[in-house]
Amino acid sequence: MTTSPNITNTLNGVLQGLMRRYSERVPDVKTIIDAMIEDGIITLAGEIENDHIAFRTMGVPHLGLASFEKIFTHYGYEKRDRYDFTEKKLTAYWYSPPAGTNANLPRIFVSELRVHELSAEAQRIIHRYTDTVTSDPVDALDLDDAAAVDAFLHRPLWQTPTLSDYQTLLAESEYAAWVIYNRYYLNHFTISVHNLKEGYNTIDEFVAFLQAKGLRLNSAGGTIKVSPDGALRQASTVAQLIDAEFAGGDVFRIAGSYVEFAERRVLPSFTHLSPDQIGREHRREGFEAGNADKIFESTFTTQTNR
Ligand code: OOG
Ligand code: NI
Repeated sequence: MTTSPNITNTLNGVLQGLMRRYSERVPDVKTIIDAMIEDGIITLAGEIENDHIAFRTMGVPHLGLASFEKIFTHYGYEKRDRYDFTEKKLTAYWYSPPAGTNANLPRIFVSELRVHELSAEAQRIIHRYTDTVTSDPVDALDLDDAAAVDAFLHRPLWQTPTLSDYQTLLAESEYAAWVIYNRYYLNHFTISVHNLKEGYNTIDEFVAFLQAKGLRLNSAGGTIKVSPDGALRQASTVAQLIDAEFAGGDVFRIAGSYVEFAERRVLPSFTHLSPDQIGREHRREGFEAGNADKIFESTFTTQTNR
């Protein structure tokens, strides 16, 4: 499918809005960009290739993947592989950017909590908030209006939770607690490292650079997560804490969003190509459940309280 210039403009507007608010909420974004400029890895933030962005959703009627994905499929994104996280009770899909755009758009990773698999109490808490949503809010949205979509992604879908509901959810599902407060805030953006200059274009080198700059990285399953084929290598920061204001005015520090780093190696059938011939299509695509399972924990208290 080819995408009209108008749709591409709208999509770019939505992505810019997401990145702007996300950068404000996650000071590590600026810290990392400034460090990259300082070390001469890039001269401008705009040179960074965004491998993918990620969102989290509640799997309840009118919301979840089925609702959320309509935003990006409208802009020409295509639904790709499914991933299952049994222990965390999550389902995820990734979406590839519209073909025919040369803008180097990010992939999108969207996950959904299988709410019906939680305890009766956790389900009751979640539904206390989400039941106020009685029709799919994306259907009511003008997806060709970037400002409207931007406002939607940053507007509360349900009432601000109480601290006690948040804490009850946290004890059973860290993911549920994250979504009940943070909703559709961008969960992370991802710096592609393989196209950076030599000395920084492998995940091992980039992680060493981040550690030297004092960034705190997610250690779940080891700092660098490697797919079984060895070709998708990922790392992430530990989510930054935000002072969240709960219903009734309680303020409590909770996990916000984080930054991820990805190296996609050239596939074996393309290793004969010279570096200037290598494009996205020659590198490892998609995601890896084993890596993702540990990356989710970037917002978990097992990492943020470490
Ligand atoms: C997503 C975790 C998975 C990846 O690249 O595999 C992930 C999340 O934390 O919501 O980002
Ligand atoms: Ni990711």
